[in-house]
Amino acid sequence: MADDAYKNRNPGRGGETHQVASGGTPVMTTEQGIPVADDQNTLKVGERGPSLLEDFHFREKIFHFDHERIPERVVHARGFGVHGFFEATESLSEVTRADPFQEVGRRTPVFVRFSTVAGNKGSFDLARDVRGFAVKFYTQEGNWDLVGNNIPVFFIQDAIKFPDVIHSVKQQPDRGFPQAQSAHDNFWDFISLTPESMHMVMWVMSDRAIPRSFRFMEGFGVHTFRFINLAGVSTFVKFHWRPKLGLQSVMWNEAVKINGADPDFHRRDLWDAINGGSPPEWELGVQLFDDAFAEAFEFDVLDPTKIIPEEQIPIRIVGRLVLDRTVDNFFAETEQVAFCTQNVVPGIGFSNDPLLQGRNFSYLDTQLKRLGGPNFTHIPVNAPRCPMAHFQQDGHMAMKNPVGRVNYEPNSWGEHGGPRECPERGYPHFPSQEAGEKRQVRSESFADHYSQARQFFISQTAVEQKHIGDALTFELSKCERADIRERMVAHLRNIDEGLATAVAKGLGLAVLPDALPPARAPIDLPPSDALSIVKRGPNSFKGRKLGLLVTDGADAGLVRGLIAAAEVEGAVAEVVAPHIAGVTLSNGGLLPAKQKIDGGPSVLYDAVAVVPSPEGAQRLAMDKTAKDFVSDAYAHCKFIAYAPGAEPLLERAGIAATDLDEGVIALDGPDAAKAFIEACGQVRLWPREAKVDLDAV
Ligand code: HDE
Repeated sequence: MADDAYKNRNPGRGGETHQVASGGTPVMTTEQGIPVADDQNTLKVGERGPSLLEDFHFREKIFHFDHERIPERVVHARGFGVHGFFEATESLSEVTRADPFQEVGRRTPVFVRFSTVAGNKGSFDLARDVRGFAVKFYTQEGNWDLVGNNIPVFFIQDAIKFPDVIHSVKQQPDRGFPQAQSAHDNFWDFISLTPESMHMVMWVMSDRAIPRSFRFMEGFGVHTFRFINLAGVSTFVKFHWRPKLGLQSVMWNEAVKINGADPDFHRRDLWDAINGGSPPEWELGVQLFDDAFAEAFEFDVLDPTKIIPEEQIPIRIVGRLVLDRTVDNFFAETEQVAFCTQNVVPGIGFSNDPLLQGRNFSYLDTQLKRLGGPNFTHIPVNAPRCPMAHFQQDGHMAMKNPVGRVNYEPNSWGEHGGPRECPERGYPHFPSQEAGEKRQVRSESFADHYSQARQFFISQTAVEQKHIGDALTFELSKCERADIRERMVAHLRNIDEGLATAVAKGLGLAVLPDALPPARAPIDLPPSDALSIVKRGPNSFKGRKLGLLVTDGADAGLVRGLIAAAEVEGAVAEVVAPHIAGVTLSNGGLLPAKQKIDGGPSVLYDAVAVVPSPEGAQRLAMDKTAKDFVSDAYAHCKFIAYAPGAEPLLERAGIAATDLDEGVIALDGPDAAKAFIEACGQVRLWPREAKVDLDAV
């Protein structure tokens, strides 16, 4: 086991064939392979004298340490990558020649990196933020990177504004804070001066921006791309990833607490799911459309601030993504993976979306800075898994070097002359007709900034609408400048008067500011249920986590019954106890704990069961963390089961008999545990929110 751990950490560095000491222990060496005699003390003159420059082991060790860091990504710095595969469940060969879609059952290996956008590498997972959802497909004809987000639109329409929107959201340059949050003047100043961001603002202020974990969020390619078939015919396509476990988010108050309790909440969740044998899955859906649809659609399909509602172009499910392997080394893979939107394979093409066109420059450029040279494709996570042959050579850290004298083309070395271009197999750029004056303009067809923002808002349930209003109020209340707050409310009036009024009230504005004149008058669009998380509720507790609060003497039957019922449902039950050593159950059996109670607050769980002994309940009722455990679960609209005798704890946690609702379930019958887990399938009891939040609508 120990040897495996060592090998895993040292692939190709002597882990397999090391120099060995007489007992068989691997001998530590320098990077030059020289055996090391002393790794505790530098070479000195005498016992207390100066250190000597001659100590090459010391110098090499410190030199290497000094250079361990590479620049973090300028955006999406905090991420978590895992391996898996994509499997086609439908052939798309009629519309694309792209290798992963040719036949049912074809599997393409992938590497996926999830991320937040604004925070630095060491920030917390539950920032209110967009999540990156970047997928590298190692196809048989090269790497295809679908570098998407969990929100299908973007803040800006033209790549030239990207540095501005990112500068505005990141830490303010004079003070270096706030970190990983948009709740500050700079961001809202830029946004309120950028009407095209309004649709995205609705998404980012919705619960989509505080996902329960990566496993419960959608992914989107955002831009319109092209599929191109063997005959050279192009079909427009938009890509959608749909989590098989359903969509789920946390509440803001919960997110704030999770960040303190477990800043790695999302990455730990994915790690645990994969290593616990429950690899998450997504479906890949495509929206396919032609020029005629693009012409007739109310908006420009090249405008990345717009979606195409699935009521207009249905989503066709064509494959599944399974993430089933964590990395061996975080730095080597997650940190060094280099996604580039320009990485497309035959059968996939770009559209003229100006954001996509700009990205095609930025990603390659940024990898050079981050990874230090042009040979980042030699790093295993970036290397294609299909054969490669070209005449690019040399550069920093060249690892894969051709042999032989020919390094140019054309050449007259015949069959020894190396690779040749191949019009028949080579990547075909789609020969779209393009003409026009050279101009720096924004197309008139991009001018509607409010209609889809309104459509998104009216598609939400009342609970979700309230959360959007609350989020806007919270964020704007962190802006020091009143004019910025007011300018945002003036935009909101073009989206929804009710929302504008609620936010104005939340901010304490004396008068509702006039609506800002829109560049183009919004049109009324019908609501789309697909845009709501709650309307697409999961109705299953599969993949979720139950927190089980126990004490010594807890009813063994009940505890075991709950754990079994959770497991049958495909959920995980985690034991939380006063001591990490666990508890002795009523039958004398030992139950180990996963968390000591102050390390396992209920915000880490999707539902909780409070199963102390009656005496244990009396003691927990005096304990602040135990009371928080229960009162937070209640305030976060979670399902709560309680054992007979646990009432004193519930009461001290602020849940009086009159507060009991169908989400607070007494474990009093033989099937109670099973019934409770079934009820948990709703995940939240939303009507309760009105009782715990004074502003509730
Ligand atoms: Fe990115 N983006 N981006 N972006 N982006 C980067 O590339 C950029 C945009 C996205 O896990 C950077 O390797 C520009 C939209 C993801 O490694 C950089 C523009 C979408 C990731 C960059 C955009 C994304 C990045 C920084 C406006 C969703 C993380 C480090 C034109 C469709 C990839 C890096 C990973 C990363 C530039 C807009 C998604 C600087 C210029 C829209 C998921 O190249």
